[in-house]
This record gives sequence, C-alpha cells and structure tokens, in this order.
Amino acid sequence: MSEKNITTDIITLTRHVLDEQRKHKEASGDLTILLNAVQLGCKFVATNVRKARLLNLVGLAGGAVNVSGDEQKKLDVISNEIFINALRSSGRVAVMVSEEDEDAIIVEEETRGKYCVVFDPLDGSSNIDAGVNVGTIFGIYKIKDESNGTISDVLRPGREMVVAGYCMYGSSANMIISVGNGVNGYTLDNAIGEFILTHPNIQIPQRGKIYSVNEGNAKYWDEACTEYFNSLKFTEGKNPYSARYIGSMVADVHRTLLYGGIFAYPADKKSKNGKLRMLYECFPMAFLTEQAGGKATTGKERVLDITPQKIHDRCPIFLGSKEDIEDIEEIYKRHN
Ligand code: AHM
Ligand code: MG
Repeated sequence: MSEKNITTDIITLTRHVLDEQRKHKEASGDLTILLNAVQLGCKFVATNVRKARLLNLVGLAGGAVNVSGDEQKKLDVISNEIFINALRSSGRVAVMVSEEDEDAIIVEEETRGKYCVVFDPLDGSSNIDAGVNVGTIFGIYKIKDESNGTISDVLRPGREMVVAGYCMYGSSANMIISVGNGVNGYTLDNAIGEFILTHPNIQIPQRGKIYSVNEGNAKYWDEACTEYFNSLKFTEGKNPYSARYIGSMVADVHRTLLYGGIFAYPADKKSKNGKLRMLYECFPMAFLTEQAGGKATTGKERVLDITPQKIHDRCPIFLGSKEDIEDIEEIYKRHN
C-alpha cells in the first residue's frame, strides 16, 4: 500500500502466469503469450456483450445455424471470430476446436505453435436477450511430442489438459483459471484493461446446500438420478437443499465453485449423453472443479478420464462438492 492507501503492487493474470512459469525452468513463455491471446479474446467479448443491445447485436445472425442445429446469435458469430483471430495470431496454436465450427481448425504451418485450444466462445447465449450472465469456456492441450498438430491432439482425456478456464460476463468480467496448480479468479479492471487477482486459491466447500439442474427434464431421468435428487429434498430429519438454476453453465458452475453444492446436466431418456459438450464444456469445468478440491462424474465414471471419439461429443455431468458427488457415485453404483 502507498501513503494514499492505493495498492501499487497489483497481481495481474499475466504476472501471475509468468510467476508460475518461472517455477518451471523449461518454460519458454509460450503459454503466457497464448494466455494473453485468450485474455484479449475475453476482453473483446466482454465489451461486445456489454454493448450488445446498444449496437443491435442481439437477435439472430442472418439465419445461420451451427453444428448443433441451434440458430446462431450475432454475438456467437462475432465472439467466435474474435477468438479464432486472437489465437491464430498468437503463433502458439496448432489446432482449434470451437463449438461454433463443425470441423477442427488446423492453423497454417507458418504460424503454427505447439498448443491446441478448445473453446465455446459464448456459452449460454440463449440467455443474452434477457441480460443473463454468459461466458467463454476454454481448455488447452499441448500437442503430442511426435505431432505436428492434428485432430488426434484434442481427442484425448480431459485430465491431459494443461490449462482450463472460463470468463464470465456479468456485472464484471471474471476469469477463473487453472494451470494445473489450483484455481485462481481474476476480475477485469475496465479502467486499466487488466484481469486482477481477486479470488486466489479457490476451494470448493466439501459439502454444499444447493443443487442446480434443469428439473423440467425430471420425467426423462433414470432411476439413480431421480433417487438422488429426491434424497436432497425429502430425506427425513435433513434440511432440503435449495434449488438454483440459471441455465447458463458458466454462471451455474461459478456459483457452485464459490458456494458449493452440485451442478448437473445428466443423461436422460431423450438425451442419452446429456446436452453438454465434452471437450469445451464438461472437461474444462471438471478440471477446474477437481483443482478446487471437488469432483466431477458422469454418474458412472470420472469425467476427466473419458476419451472423446469426435470433437463435438457430449457427456453427462455432475460436478461440485466432493461429498455431494460421492453421494451420487454411491447411488449410481447401487443401481448398476
Ligand atoms: P449452448 O452452448 O447452446 O449455449 O448450450 C449450453 C447451455 C449451458 O450454458 C447450460 O448449462 C445449458 O445449455 C442449459 O440447458 P437447458 O436449457 O436444457 O437447461
Ligand atoms: Mg455451449
């Protein structure tokens, strides 16, 4: 603190990553440069989300339909382009997978680097018109030793990611990141354009009091899932859990990381693998949850142990407080 009580030694995201990198002597600085590109993308999207209504960016983008068959919003399209351009020009990326593009993008040889980035540029975009929080979710793999950058570099279990994170665009832009060494949260200071460390070493409570799931799908759930959610509400002698569901994964997971409890998008009779995408939705969120001391399961196996067969594969997910997830695992084991 200076004489005027102004903090003069602020820890920015870049400084924090550099400090971490310095601990590993072999670090080349490539990851720092790559994360700067991610930060630029997030700042750009944050600005556009904020200006969306004024600039008439809400609403549909000329009838475009993405690989999931959803109508793309203008902001989805813009955010996707922002990230692709920022990542490509960092010179550190070999392969990109975006929720908005059917095929993986293999970067031209001249600018190819040694990392692969999988991302959902604007998750929860169906909420945008209502002004609800949305976010960017991303995961980073290093290309395999013998590889020059192909799709097989991203068809790998989530536990092999080297970085996972998201940026939530709400009343402020919050970046939550793990480089495999715990989880830290940063808040964008708009005045200086930097993400400042505001939530060091996030630890998810071992047990929570909140559950977060689209209960409208309850009639399609399997028996284990139904038993579990009933147990949260109707167990004799126990206070029922509170329900909170925003319908925007980044916001629901953010609350779960900070307050504890569980977030789920289970498999059901209509969606055999749930709704959420493995590579760029479930893996990064499962990675962050584990790094914060929690757990993430499909009900039957650890999410981070699955190997995707295709880049847009889906998987069921229950993530959150360790003890809550162990209750779910227990129930699924009994029903198998
Ligand atoms: P999107 O990638 O098309 O935005 O869909 C993903 C979103 C998640 O943010 C959220 O958890 C989920 O869809 C909500 O789905 P539902 O409306 O079926 O509850
Ligand atoms: Mg999404």
